[in-house]
Formats: sequence, C-alpha cells, structure tokens
Amino acid sequence: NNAELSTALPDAETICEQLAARLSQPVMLGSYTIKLRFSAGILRFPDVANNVEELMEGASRARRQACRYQGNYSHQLNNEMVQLIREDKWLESELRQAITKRQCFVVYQPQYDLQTGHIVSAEVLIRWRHPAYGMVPPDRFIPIAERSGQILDIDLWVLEQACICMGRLMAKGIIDFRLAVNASGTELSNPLYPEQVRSMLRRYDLPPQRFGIEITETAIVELDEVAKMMVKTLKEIGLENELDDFGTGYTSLSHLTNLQLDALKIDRSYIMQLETNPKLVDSILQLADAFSLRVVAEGVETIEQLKLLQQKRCHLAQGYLLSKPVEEEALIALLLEDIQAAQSE
Ligand code: G
Ligand code: G
Ligand code: MN
Repeated sequence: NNAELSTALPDAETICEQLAARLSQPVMLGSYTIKLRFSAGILRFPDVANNVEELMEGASRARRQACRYQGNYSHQLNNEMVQLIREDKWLESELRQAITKRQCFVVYQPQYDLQTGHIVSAEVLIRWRHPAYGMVPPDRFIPIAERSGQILDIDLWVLEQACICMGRLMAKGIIDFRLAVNASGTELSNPLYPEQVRSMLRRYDLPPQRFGIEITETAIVELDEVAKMMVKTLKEIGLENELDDFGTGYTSLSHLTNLQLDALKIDRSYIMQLETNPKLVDSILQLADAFSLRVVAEGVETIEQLKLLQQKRCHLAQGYLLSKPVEEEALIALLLEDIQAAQSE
C-alpha cells in the first residue's frame, strides 16, 4: 500500500537484492494469492546530499525511478538524476528572488462559452523567465515551490496580479468576466489562505464573484477536515470553486456534494480521446449535470473536439484551438473584440 520505509544500511545493494528476492515470492492469504511489488532507492552520503533531508529526498527519487523500471528493484541515482537534483536546488534558491527581480509574470488563457461562442473567463497561469536558464516550465518549478513552501507566496502574488488585471478590465467596461487562479494542495493545508484571499480582494476593492479557485483533484483526494472547511470558506466569501484535472485523481463522489464545488474541469487527457472514446466525457457531463456543476473542457485542440463538446452541451472550453495563454494586453484586445462582435449580433 505504498508504505515507505527508510533505513541506513552498510551494504545496501546486497540487502535490497535479498529483500527483492524474498518479496517477489507470492504471499498466500487464505484462498488469495497476493503479489507484492517492491522497489528500493539507494543514495550514498555525501554523493549529492549534504544533510538528512537531502539524503531522504534523493533516496526517495531513486526509489520512484526504480518503480518506473518494472523488474528493476533497486536503483542508484545516475549522473543525470544527480544533475537534476543539483539543478532543482539551484532553481529553488533562484526562485526565492524571482518575483522581486521581476522574472515572473502571468498569462491568461481565455475560456469560451460553447453555446454563445463568447469569452466568459480566463485561467491565470504563472511564467518564470530566468536570465540564464530561460523559461522554466511551471511543471518543473511548481513542485519545487511546493516542496520548499514558496508556493504560498507565489500563489498569493499570482492572485494579486489577477486583481490588478481585473481592476483594469473593469475600468475598461469589461464587467461580465471572471478570472480563475490555481491553488496548490499546499494552500489547502494553510488555514490562513481563505482570509488572505479575502483581504487581497478587499485591498483591490473587487467582487469575489469575479474570481474562481482551481483546486487540483489529486490535492482534494487527500483532503482532511481542515481543507474541506477552507474550500467551504472560499465559497462563503463568494468565490467559485473549480475542481481541476478532473478524472486524473480518484475523487470520491461524496466530495462532489460535500465540497461546495461550482465547476469541474475535464482533464486534457479525456479531451484528447474524445473522438475515439466519447463515453468518458459523456459520463462526466452526466455526473456534473446531476450535481449541477458547470463543466470546462481543457486542452481543446481540434475543430472536431469543439463540435462534439458543443453537441454534448458542455458549458465552457479552453485550449490551443481557441487561444493559447496570452499576456494582459492581448487578453484585453481579445475581450474588446469579443464585446464588439456580441453587440453587432
Ligand atoms: O500552462 P502551464 O504549463 O503553465 O501549467 C502547468 C501546470 O502548472 C498546470 O498544472 C497548472 O495548474 C500549474 N500552474 C500554472 N500556474 C500556476 C500558479 O500560478 N499556481 C499554481 N499552484 N499552479 C500553477
Ligand atoms: O493543470 P492545469 O489545468 O492548470 O493546466 C493548464 C495547462 O494546460 C497549462 O500548462 C496550459 O499551458 C496547458 N494547455 C492549455 N491549453 C492546452 C492545449 O490545448 N493543449 C495542450 N497540450 N496544453 C494546453
Ligand atoms: Mn488549472
């Protein structure tokens, strides 16, 4: 059951091999035959680690790597991974000043109403351009920021950028529009988060109804009571709660009602197979309908996908076909164009 045991061993390879040999024998439990999978990661002090935490993190990585190679039970970090860990450490320290050094910015990916064809909202996404490294992909630095706790400050900064942008949009007469920011699982274990959100919106004098919070499904699965309360509080403040990457985790159906959600975002992987395997999306739409949830389709890349989603009465769509994530100026241009088009209809 994914239990992890760490231990310091004088002759790790030999012991891991012996353990692997023993554990590869099936275990009989009454009339059941249980097969176990075992993987071990080995890290040597002080190859890449300077302290206990780094040693544990490195060994844990080596284990995950071993897990990916079926049949290869134990694994030592290869040079490439050692490099990756060193680079992660470097990125972590660079990230500490990334915001004050103005290396970060946000982009907005529009979301289209599938019945009217108009833009109704946008997802706010962070970007980091490092002067030496170049663009650091969010998939690379968000996990680093989550491990180091920096994500809390980063996500609040992103929310602030969204507030500043919303203020400017409203000043231009764009009032029927919403922005959704991503919340990491880390936020859901920070009891101060809802209050921080509330005070940020107050500081910029903005209606909470203009904002949504995207919570990833994998974070929800591990939700405890505190986290559930926080999602509830966000809702009470007036924000919309959206469940991100829906279909990739294992949300219990009870969460769909317990959690005061407003929307589901269908993960890109389901939209990719929409033409060959429409049943999955069909059932998500039915489920959402039963729970009165809005549905956003993510990663729409082809006209065929768009047409199918329209036919199936999915509410919103987001993806490269409609628009890539764009900077604020381009977003404003798109919105003004869209408003003009609506007026001439
Ligand atoms: O579009 P992109 O490559 O930026 O996003 C990659 C991943 O990073 C997505 O899963 C997205 O949810 C996450 N992400 C992007 N921006 C933010 C952010 O501001 N905060 C958090 N927590 N995650 C983000
Ligand atoms: O996990 P989250 O939903 O926050 O991820 C949003 C991510 O999806 C961002 O990295 C964004 O750049 C990316 N994205 C948005 N639209 C598309 C698309 O049509 N195709 C692909 N491949 N990625 C997309
Ligand atoms: Mn998202």
